[in-house]
Amino acid sequence: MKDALPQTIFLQDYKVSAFTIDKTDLVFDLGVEQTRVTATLTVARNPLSDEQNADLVLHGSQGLSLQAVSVDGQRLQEDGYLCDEESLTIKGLAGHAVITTEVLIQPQNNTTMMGLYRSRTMYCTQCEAEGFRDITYYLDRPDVMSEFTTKIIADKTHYPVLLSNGNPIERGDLDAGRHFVTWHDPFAKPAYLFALVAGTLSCVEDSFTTVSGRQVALQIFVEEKDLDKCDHAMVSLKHSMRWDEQVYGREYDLDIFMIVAVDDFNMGAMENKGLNIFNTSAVLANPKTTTDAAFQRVESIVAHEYFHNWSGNRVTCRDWFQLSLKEGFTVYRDSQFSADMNSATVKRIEDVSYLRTHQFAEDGGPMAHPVQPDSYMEINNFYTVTVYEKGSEVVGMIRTLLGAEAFRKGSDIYFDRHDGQAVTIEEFVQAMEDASGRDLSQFRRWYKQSGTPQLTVNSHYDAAAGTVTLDFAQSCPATPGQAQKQPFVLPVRLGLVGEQGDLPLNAEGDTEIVYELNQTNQRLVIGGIENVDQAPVPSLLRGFSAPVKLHYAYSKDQLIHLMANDSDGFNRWDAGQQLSFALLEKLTADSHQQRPLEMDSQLIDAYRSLLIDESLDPAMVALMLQLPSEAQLHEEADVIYADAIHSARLFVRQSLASGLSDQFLAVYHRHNVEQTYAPDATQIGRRALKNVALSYLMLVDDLGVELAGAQFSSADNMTDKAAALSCLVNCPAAAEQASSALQEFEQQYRDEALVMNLWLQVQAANSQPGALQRVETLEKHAAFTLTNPNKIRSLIGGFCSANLVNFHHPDGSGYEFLKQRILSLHSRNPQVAARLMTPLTRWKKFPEPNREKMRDALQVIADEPELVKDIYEIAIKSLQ
Ligand code: B3K
Ligand code: ZN
Repeated sequence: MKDALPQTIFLQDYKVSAFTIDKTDLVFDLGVEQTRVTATLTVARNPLSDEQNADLVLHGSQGLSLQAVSVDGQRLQEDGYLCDEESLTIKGLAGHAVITTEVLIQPQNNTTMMGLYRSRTMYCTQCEAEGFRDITYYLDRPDVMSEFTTKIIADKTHYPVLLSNGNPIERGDLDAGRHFVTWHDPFAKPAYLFALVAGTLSCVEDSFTTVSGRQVALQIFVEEKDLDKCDHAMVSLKHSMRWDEQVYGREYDLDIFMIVAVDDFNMGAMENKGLNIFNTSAVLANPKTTTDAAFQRVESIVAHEYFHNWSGNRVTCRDWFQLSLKEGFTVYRDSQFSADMNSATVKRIEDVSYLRTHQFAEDGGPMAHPVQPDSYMEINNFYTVTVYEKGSEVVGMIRTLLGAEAFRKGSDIYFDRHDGQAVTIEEFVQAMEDASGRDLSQFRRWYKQSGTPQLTVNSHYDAAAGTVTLDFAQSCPATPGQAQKQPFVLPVRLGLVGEQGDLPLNAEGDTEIVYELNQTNQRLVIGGIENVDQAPVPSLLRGFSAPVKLHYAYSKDQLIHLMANDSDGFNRWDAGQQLSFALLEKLTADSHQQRPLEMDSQLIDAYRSLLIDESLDPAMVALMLQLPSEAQLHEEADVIYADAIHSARLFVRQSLASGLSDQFLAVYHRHNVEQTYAPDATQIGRRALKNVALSYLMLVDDLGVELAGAQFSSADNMTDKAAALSCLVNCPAAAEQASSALQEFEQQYRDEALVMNLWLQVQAANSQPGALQRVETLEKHAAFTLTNPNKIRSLIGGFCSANLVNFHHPDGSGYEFLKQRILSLHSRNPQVAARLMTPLTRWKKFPEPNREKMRDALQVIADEPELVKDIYEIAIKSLQ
């Protein structure tokens, strides 16, 4: 560890800033060796602070080389201020002062991708959460909001495009081939929303007329070679702008909205005011190079960042413990948007699968934390599935409890009341209470208690009385720092499915109700269930109305009945998942005990019905045909036998494939889309189904290999091409075809970085033996570099999270590999290295020898001298 142990920051220690910064004037002089940043801050004592004599302590960091400080134009001597690695302290200020600092920084040597850095030939920034302090000394906290003016000076030939937040107000040429542009952002904002870009960029332009008739210029800046990949993002942006007006009544506020695509970026994108910076993977899309999944990802990330303009920028967070205020709400908003643009049920299934796989695993592990954490060492470690996705579920539950109308009223109150402010989650909940008149006191536990609640339900049908009694019991396992939990408010959307479908549940004839649980044990009696021969099947938690683990002892027949008859699409899918999950659990145990594996013919029959029913939505069938992933089976298992899980799942896939090969083939041909490619829900659904069928056909005989080979050669879009490639690569009988397909693919796309990432990813996920060696060979390939986060995620991340059977090889080679990569990366790029830690943190769920080897790897990492705090925090907490 570095000199001192990292400090833990506590929510309860929050204090308002002793100073405000009303205006921030920045001058960036971008140079080859040095960049000079001059910051002029108009500061004042904060009347809300109870420390009216406090020193001004500006945040800074090691990379700042301070050249000069002045107060009200008077240069300070060195004894007039105190400067260390983390701060600049100025004593004895009056009520108001103008502070000017001048620092030199070296963005060209900045590998962390925080603050100002270079990506390929351009300069760009990433300031959230605390990157602004790597640029200049500042009050780098979200509750200090300031009006920014930014002048950028750079060489005109290499950096013709100079961008920052807001509107350009002045530009001109300077001597020595240099030029400048000055930007002014009229909206006060925290420093984390600051952005600067300089480079040779081409631009795709469009415009949008807002609901009140204002014209907004829309610009997407990319490298010239990528100009043909911007249309989808532009269309998505315009859809998002309209949608936010219509659904949330939120209008865009500046005259320009810019997106810039950069290759080297730690995450998907960043919502800087008026100047969103995007990872190329989250903005570029073209049918020839981009899969359907990536098209949809672009749409949802463009929307997410755009929606932040209100939920995050206009109303921002008081401190980083409130992160879910903007992230949970914005994820909720972008998922509603995607549901409206595509298929709502498909979107819900995808979101819930993701939540169950990743968030439930986080909740069950050493890094479990509430949606509103109460402490952290490194805030970047808290951009988590809990804060984002569980946070979104919590917002969704509020909407379910309040109803759509009161929820919208609540969001209007929230935005209007807090426009221009930095607020807390409490203010959001309060606005929802004010709009609805509901008391959400108990509901607030969702923000404070970590862990995934368990909900057990028993039912009893009394034919004579015509009643169905549902007994609910909720509990929540202990999580780090939280041994005991109080009962949650759980909105349970439910119905009863009779032989012909949904039954009326009340005198009004409703076939679905939201039943609210708020006690540990609660009973619901539904009457009037008459003239029903068989006990109706409860359809519980429709649409996954609360993020819990549901336990109900369904029989196989009941699940099959729900699969075919439940009016709720999500629960039809979920019934199928439960059916296959039960079988997989049993077969995993059999495989682990080396007992013979036996297929369940009822599952084959259920799948057959799906395959032959042409009236079903192909997208839904595609989802229903997919077994729970290995990652999800890992999450659900008490003890993870990775090999047995892999074998059991493969066995079921093989049995389904051989039992239903004719049906898979028919489906494959039926859904071979011939129209011109469009990334719309209908076509995406058909391609998904066709490619799922192909993946099963690969397990039957040579037919699959032939089909995949032909599809690979003739595909006119990347979805089909990549699916065929992945099928070939994973097929033991297609080694030759796979190797020539990989070569051909490489030849064709060697200049397309994003496509080559897919090429790396497909190979990283190849579950056949020898995976680690293949990955290590690929690390030497020109398409890979340890300096680009997308490549690390594709190859190293792909291997460790999408190739579980090989990563968890009992010889520990996967852990050794990951440990070394984390250690090579940690000081270069702490955030990317920290993300790679996740698989190791789950060590307690593995049997020996894996368990000890994972723990040892963590220990070696924890013992590393000079460890960055991002990694230290995860290693230490995981070892506890
Ligand atoms: N707000 C950014 C995430 C920043 C992550 C900093 N470690 C992107 C987003 O959620 O929209
Ligand atoms: Zn976000």
